[in-house]
Amino acid sequence: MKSEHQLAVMHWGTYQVTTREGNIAAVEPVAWDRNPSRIGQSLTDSVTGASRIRRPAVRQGYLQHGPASREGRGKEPFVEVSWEVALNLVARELKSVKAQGGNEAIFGGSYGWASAGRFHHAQSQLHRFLKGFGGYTASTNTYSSAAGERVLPHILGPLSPLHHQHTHWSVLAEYCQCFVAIGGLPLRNAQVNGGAANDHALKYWLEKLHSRGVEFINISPVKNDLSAISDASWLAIKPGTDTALLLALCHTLIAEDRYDRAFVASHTVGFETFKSYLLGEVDGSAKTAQWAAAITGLSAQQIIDLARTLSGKRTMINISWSIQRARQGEQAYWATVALTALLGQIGTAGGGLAFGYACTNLAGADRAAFSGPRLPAGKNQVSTVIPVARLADMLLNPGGEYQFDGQQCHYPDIRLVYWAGGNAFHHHQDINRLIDAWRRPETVVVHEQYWTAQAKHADIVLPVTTSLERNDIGSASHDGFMIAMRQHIPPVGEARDDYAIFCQLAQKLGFYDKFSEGRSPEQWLEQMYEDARPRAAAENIELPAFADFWQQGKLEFNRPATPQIFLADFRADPQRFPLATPSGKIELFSQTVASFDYAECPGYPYWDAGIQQQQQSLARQWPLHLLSSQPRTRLHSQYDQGSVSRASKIHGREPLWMHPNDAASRSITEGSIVRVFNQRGAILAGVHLSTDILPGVVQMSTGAWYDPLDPTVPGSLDKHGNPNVLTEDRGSSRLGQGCSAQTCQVEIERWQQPLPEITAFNPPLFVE
Ligand SMILES: Nc1nc2c(c(=O)[nH]1)N[C@H]1C(S)=C(S)[C@@H](COP(=O)(O)OP(=O)(O)OC[C@H]3O[C@@H](n4cnc5c(=O)[nH]c(N)nc54)[C@H](O)[C@@H]3O)O[C@H]1N2
Ligand SMILES: Nc1nc2c(c(=O)[nH]1)N[C@H]1C(S)=C(S)[C@@H](COP(=O)(O)OP(=O)(O)OC[C@H]3O[C@@H](n4cnc5c(=O)[nH]c(N)nc54)[C@H](O)[C@@H]3O)O[C@H]1N2
Ligand SMILES: [Mo]
Repeated sequence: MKSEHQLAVMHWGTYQVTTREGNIAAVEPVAWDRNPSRIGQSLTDSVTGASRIRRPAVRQGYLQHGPASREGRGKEPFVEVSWEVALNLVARELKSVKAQGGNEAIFGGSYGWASAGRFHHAQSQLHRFLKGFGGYTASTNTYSSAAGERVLPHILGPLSPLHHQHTHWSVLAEYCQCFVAIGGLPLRNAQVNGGAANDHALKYWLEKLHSRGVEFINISPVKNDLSAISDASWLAIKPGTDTALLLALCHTLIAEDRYDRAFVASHTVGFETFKSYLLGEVDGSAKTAQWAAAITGLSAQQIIDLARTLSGKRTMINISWSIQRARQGEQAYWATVALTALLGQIGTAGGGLAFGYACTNLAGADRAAFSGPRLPAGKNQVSTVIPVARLADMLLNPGGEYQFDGQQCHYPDIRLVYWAGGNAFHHHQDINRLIDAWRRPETVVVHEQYWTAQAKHADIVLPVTTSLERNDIGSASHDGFMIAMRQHIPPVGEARDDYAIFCQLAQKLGFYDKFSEGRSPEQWLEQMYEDARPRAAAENIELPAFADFWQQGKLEFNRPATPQIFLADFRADPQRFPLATPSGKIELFSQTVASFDYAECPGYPYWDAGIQQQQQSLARQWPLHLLSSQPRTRLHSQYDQGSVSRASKIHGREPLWMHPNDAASRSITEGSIVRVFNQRGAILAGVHLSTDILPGVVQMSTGAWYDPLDPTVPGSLDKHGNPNVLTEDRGSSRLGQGCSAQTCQVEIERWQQPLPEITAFNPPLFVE
């Protein structure tokens, strides 16, 4: 019996995998990981399990009637076909759509996390392929932090580079006195990092800070968002009201003359305009602690005490990404920038601000910035780009106009949707609306490993390998390792690599040489490795010969020689090290944003009272606020079918956390199955009672595979518990157009009927 140990790189960790006769026998953590994630255990039963897509498949109606049958999407059985038949169909449609609608009619945004591995990265492969074919409509920004990505360039600088500049944990351990965590510091989220997470260090560092006496303050509707610190204080804020709290903290600092006048004068612009708004000179309402108390549910004294603590200590204020995945999410980030500017600790060793410690394993890691080899991207000849979360709007409103970060844009007329490496039926809000939108284009092509809801809602489904079935290189910036991802098992069923599929399509479409550059995957790995040498050298990393790396299997890079302090240069000399904002300084008032003339973004951190009024009137019918957070037992929808995720379910349904008071008034008890519903849809969930959640708020994880009771009925009950059936599909604001996944109100009742069987993990019905 053949048995081999090799390394597998996943977004949630690197594992030693043992295989036996094409199956995964054991998955063990690597020795250098301080706090390995359990999620890897799900590989054992999933990779060769029943949910795998084993052959190319075409929806029955599509095979018979082509694009005219689009209403059947998601309702009809599939026909398994040969690769040749499937690829000919894809090539035919691509050619026809291009001829009739031009390349703009192809939507290749294909957002999603796909798998780790620098070469077999599904989106990169798809994008290179579509660029070779003449281009495609793309998407911009992320579901994670679009509102932040759009507002920060105006006021502090682009977010992505800032994420990489965060103060190292080792520095915080030495100098920080108070750590304020807006949205907590959940260990569960730091399990993952895009591309690799070799060493999970958050728990180690939190314990270190704790042992040094750092005060932790968790600002969140959920207490266990900071469960790693047993004695953290908990300010149980109402969801969506953080901006009001932050404004009141600014107001208190000014009213009590506790703000840093010198820092404000030397490092910011627009203070007077912001101050006059805070004092109520603009709208007649001063943003006092009393004012915010009525909005946030905290007491005025708690807010005043907090302002005094912040200004009296070396304070780090961290805002998690979740806070800006909401209506007006931009303002929470802006208000955090303003508050920390007033405190004047930005750029100090233990204080200042941060966006997303603990959101992934990245922020604060004292590891080499070198990101590893890269697939050359190429140029897209179509310039049309939509904000990523406006997917359904685009499909529903071809030609429709919308505002985006100061620009007037229009939606293209999409005829073909091509997805590889993401799951819109996981990530997009208001799934019933998405299903309607998803039936508009003529053709939907999906490359998938597993029979997800997105695959079941496609016309042409092409089975792809997992990273265990191909050779690749695993690395990510600030992860500090490079791993040879050698193939563990042969491809499952007839699965092919995304790259192989695109090579075959490019052949049929006449640009094989351009796309493949004549290289096999292994030749690409070596080429990409060699191309990365200069970037490695720039960071004092000397890469060994490729063959040696491949043989060795693992490189660990030296840690940076000097500890990193976020914005230290700018603090020291704002003239020599200006920010990438129009003024080079922190913009408490932005002339650029003000010039957009958006009532919801007047140009300074702003509280929109209208939204809360709307929510209050909705609350009469939908009294509970549903938070949909990242899952502990999987990555988004990935490996929901695996043993780790399935073990967390309650009677097979996704757990929902609820306060006992909210449960008692509805005759709900621990383990009850409930129907969670609002004007957009209904789902089933299994209840877990906890006093760690604010009454009036319930929490579910994202990622349960959407599982409609009857897919032919619009708005059918989701038997399994995907919260995106309930969330609102609406841009954060005209500025960021990010998703507002956190803004959602629901009612809950006990489910009295027999429990419908979970079918999410079954393949679809196949017919001849
Ligand atoms: N309500 C609510 N919704 C949310 C969020 C929230 O907080 N609340 N969070 C949002 C956020 S931040 C994000 S990032 C998104 C995440 O949304 P996604 O990134 O779309 O979710 P994943 O489940 O990771 O989907 C990846 C898919 O790619 C497939 N895949 C993996 N490897 C490969 C490969 O090599 N090739 C191909 N072709 N396919 C592959 C997997 O099987 C899986 O189905 O969700 C967003 N949605
Ligand atoms: N295990 C695991 N880890 C992950 C992921 C995963 O799928 N699985 N996904 C990764 C991805 S793609 C991303 S973008 C990051 C996202 O990282 P985050 O956006 O930080 O993650 P969330 O879990 O959505 O939110 C964190 C906490 O914010 C709190 N919260 C929600 N709304 C509010 C509010 O209005 N005010 C306050 N103060 N708190 C609020 C919730 O209680 C929640 O537990 O996570 C990453 N980490
Ligand atoms: Mo994300």
